[in-house]
Amino acid sequence: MAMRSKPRIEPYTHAAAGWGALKYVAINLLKERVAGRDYRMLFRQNQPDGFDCPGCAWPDREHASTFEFCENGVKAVAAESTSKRVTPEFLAQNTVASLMAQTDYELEQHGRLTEPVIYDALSDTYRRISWPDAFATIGARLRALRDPNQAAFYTSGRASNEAAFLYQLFARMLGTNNFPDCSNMCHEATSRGMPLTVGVGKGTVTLEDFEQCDTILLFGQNPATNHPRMLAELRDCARRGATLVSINPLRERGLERFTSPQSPLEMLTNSSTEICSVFVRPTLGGDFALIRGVAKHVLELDDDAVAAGQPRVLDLDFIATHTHGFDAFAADLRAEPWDVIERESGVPRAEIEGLAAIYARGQRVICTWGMGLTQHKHSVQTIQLLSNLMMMRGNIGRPGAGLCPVRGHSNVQGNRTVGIEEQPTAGFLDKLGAAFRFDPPRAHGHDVVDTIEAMLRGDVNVFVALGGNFAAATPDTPRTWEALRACDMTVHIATKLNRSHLVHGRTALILPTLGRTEIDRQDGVPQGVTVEDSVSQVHISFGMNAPASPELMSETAIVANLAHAALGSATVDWRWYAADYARIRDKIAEVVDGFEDYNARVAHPGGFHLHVPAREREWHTPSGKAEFLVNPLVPDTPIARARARHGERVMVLMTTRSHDQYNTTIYALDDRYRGVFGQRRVVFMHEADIRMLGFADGDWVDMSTVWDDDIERRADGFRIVAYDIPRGCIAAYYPETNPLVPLDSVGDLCNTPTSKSIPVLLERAAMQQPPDA
Ligand SMILES: Nc1nc2c(c(=O)[nH]1)N[C@H]1C(S)=C(S)[C@@H](COP(=O)(O)OP(=O)(O)OC[C@H]3O[C@@H](n4cnc5c(=O)[nH]c(N)nc54)[C@H](O)[C@@H]3O)O[C@H]1N2
Ligand SMILES: Nc1nc2c(c(=O)[nH]1)N[C@H]1C(S)=C(S)[C@@H](COP(=O)(O)OP(=O)(O)OC[C@H]3O[C@@H](n4cnc5c(=O)[nH]c(N)nc54)[C@H](O)[C@@H]3O)O[C@H]1N2
Ligand SMILES: [Mo]
Repeated sequence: MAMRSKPRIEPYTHAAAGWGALKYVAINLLKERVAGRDYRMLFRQNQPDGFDCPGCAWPDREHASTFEFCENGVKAVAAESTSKRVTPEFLAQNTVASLMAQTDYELEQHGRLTEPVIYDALSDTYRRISWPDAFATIGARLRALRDPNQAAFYTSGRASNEAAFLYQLFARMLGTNNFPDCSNMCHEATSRGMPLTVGVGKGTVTLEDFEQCDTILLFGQNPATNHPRMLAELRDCARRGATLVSINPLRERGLERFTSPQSPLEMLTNSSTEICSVFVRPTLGGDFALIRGVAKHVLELDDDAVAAGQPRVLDLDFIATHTHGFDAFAADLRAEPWDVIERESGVPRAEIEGLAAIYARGQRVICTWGMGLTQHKHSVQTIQLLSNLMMMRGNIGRPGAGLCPVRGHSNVQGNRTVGIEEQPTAGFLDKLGAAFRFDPPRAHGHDVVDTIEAMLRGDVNVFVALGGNFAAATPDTPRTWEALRACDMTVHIATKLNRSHLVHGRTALILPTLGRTEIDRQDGVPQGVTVEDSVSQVHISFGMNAPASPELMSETAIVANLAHAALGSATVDWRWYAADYARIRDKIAEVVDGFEDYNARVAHPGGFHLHVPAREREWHTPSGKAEFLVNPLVPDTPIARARARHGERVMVLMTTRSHDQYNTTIYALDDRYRGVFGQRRVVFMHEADIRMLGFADGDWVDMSTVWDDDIERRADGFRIVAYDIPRGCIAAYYPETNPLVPLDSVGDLCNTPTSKSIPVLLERAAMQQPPDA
C-alpha cells in the first residue's frame, strides 16, 4: 500500500479497471502481506457466508458465484489487514504535536490501533488505559453533564445496524438527539428532498432494474474510482445496448471505457467496453438549470407529438393517477427563458435538447447520482427536480426504471434506518420508548454543522465518535479544530489513527475496535452484523480474520459498555444485548418498520429487501400522491455575489476524491484515471483560465475563499494542472481543501456543506516549490 510514485502528471489513455487495477491490487497484496496470511479472505467478501465489503454501499448480486474483483474492496480490506500497529509504546514515543506535523497519508501508514489510550497533557502523548478505567472515565463525565444536549454522538457510515441501534438508544436514554453523522455531509439532500416528492428518502431501484433499463443518466458520480463494482453493472447495460449518459463537468476517464476484470476475454485481448456514449458537461452547480431545460424540452416534445398526432411523450396515466401539482410545474417550466437556462447550466440549448430526446426515447430510465448533485446550495431542489423529471414519464415504480442515489459508506443507509437521525419522527420515538420503557427526548438535535457551531458557542462540550474522522471530513478546518479543542472530552472509537485523535478535547480517549473483516466473538460465539446497501437490501456479515490485537473490542460491545458506565443497566441490560447480537436484532424488529422476523430473514442467503413504498407506487406524502414541486431558479448565489465583487477572476472550486483515497484515508498519492501521480496538492484548471489569471501550467498557487464575513480562509501550495474542465471551474482534493469551505456555506434545507461549489481566488504561491515537489 505504501508504494510511492514519483510526482508527475501523465494523462491516462487506457480503459478503466482491467490490468491497471489488477497490477495495483497485486502490489497492494504483496506489500500488505495479505497473500501470505489469508488470501482467501478476499474471496469471501460480499459472499453469502463472508463479510460485507467495507469499500462502498453498492449492492452485490444475490448468491454471487464468482468473486467480484473490485479494486476499492481490495484496498479497503488490505488497509484493515495491514501488519503495522499503533501500540501504546508507539504513542508514548510520539507526541501529539509531532504526529500533527504528519500528513493524513503518513498517519494512515502507522497501522491499526491496539489498546485503549488516554491523553496525558504533561507529556503531550496518549498513554495506555485499561478498558474498565476508560469506560469509568467516560461514564463519569457523561453522568456529570448539566444537560445531556451538551454531548454530541457522531457516526460514520461503517458502523453496523446493531452497533448503531444500540448507540442511538444510549444517547437517547442519556437524553439527546444530537446525532451528527457523515450523511449530513454526503447524501442529506437526497434524504431530505425525496420524501417531499416521492415519500421516501431512499432509492427506488434494485439490481434487477439495471438488467431491464434501456437508458441510464449518471449525474455527478465517478464510479470507476468510488463504486467500481457499479461499473461492472454499467458495462453489462452498455453491452445490452442501453444508452448511458454522464452528466458531469469532468469527462471522467473511468466512464469512457472499462475492461472488466471479470471477463477473461476482455482481459486477455486487452479490449474494453464503451460505457457512456454521451457526455453532458454543466458548470459546477449547473444541474438545476440543466434539468429544468431537459424537463422544459420534454414538454416541447410532447407539444410536437400532440401537433403531429403521435403518441404522447408525457405519461398522462401516471401523472393523473399518481401525482399532484403537474400543471403548476409545467407552467413554471414553460415560463423559464432558454437564455437563463443556458447561462446558469453552462450547457448550450442544442445539447440540453439532445439530452431531453435521449430521456424521452427511453422506455425504462434510471437516474443515478452522487456527490456532484448533493454538495451544492440548491441540492435539495435539484434532486426534487430530478424526481419530477422522472415522474413526467412514469419512470418511478416500474421495472427497469427509477431513482438511484448511490451512497458512499457501506452502511450509511442502514445507520439512518435504525435511528441515527437528528430529526427523528414522533412515530419512531414512540416505538423506541415503548420497547425500552423510557421517554425519549423529542427536541431535534444537532447535525454536523450545528454541532460545530454549538461547540464554538460552548453549548456542546463532549464529543463521542463511532468511527470516522470528524476533524478532517468537516468544513472550515481552523474553526472546526478550535471547536473540538474547546471540548471537555473527545472519545473516538476507531480502527486506525487519524487527525481527529490529534485535534482533541481536554480529556481525550481513543478506543480501538474490530474492523468488519475480523472475527467478532461474544461469549465464545462468532457474531454476525447486519448492513443495508444502496438499494435497501439488508444482509449479514461475518468477519473472517483474526483480530489485529487481542485487546480489541467490537463496536457493539464498546457502545454497550459506555452505556452501562454512563446509565447503569437497571432499565436496559446493555451487556446482555452485546453478548448476542440476535437480541439487538429482535429489538430492532420491534422498533423499526420493515424488520419483522429480522433474525430469520437475514439468515436467508443474500438477506432481504426492505419495502420502499415509492417502488410499489405507494406515496407516503401528505397528499398521498407523488408531488411535482415547483422550485424557482435563483441566480443570486454566493458564486454570483462573489463574481459581482471580484469579476471573472473568481473560480468555483469543487473538492473531490482522488483514486487512492477513501474519504480522509489516504492510501497512496496517485489519481490514476486523472493522470496525477505521487502528489495530492494539485488544482485542475482550464488552460484559458490559467492564461487569463497570468499563470502557467505547473505554477504553484495559494487559494482563498470569497465569503461574506471577515474570516480569512486559505489553503496554500497547490500546483496548477491544465485540465479539461469547464471555464470558471476548478477542482482539488479533499480534505486538503476543507479550510476553504465556510461553515455557513450549506445547502438549503439539508445543511450539507457545499463542498462542490466554493468561490475562490488564486494567487501566485508565496512559497514556490521545486518542479517535482
Ligand atoms: N475509492 C473510494 N471510494 C469511495 C469513496 C472514496 O473516497 N474513495 N468515498 C465513498 C463515499 S462516502 C461516497 S459519498 C462516494 C462518493 O462518490 P462520488 O459521488 O463519485 O463523489 P466524488 O468523488 O466527490 O465525485 C463527484 C463527481 O461529481 C462530479 N461533480 C462535481 N460537481 C458537480 C456538479 O456540480 N454537477 C455534476 N453533474 N457533477 C459534478 C465530479 O466531477 C465527480 O466526478 O464514494 C464512496 N466510495
Ligand atoms: N470538502 C469535502 N468534504 C467532504 C466531502 C467532500 O466531497 N468534500 N465528502 C463528505 C462525505 S461524502 C463523507 S461520507 C464524509 C466522510 O466522513 P467520515 O466518515 O467521518 O470519514 P472517513 O474518512 O470515512 O473515516 C475514516 C476513519 O474511520 C475509522 N474507521 C474505519 N473503519 C472503521 C470501522 O470499521 N469502525 C470504526 N469505528 N472506525 C473505522 C478509521 O479510524 C478511519 O481513519 O466526508 C465528507 N467531507
Ligand atoms: Mo459519503
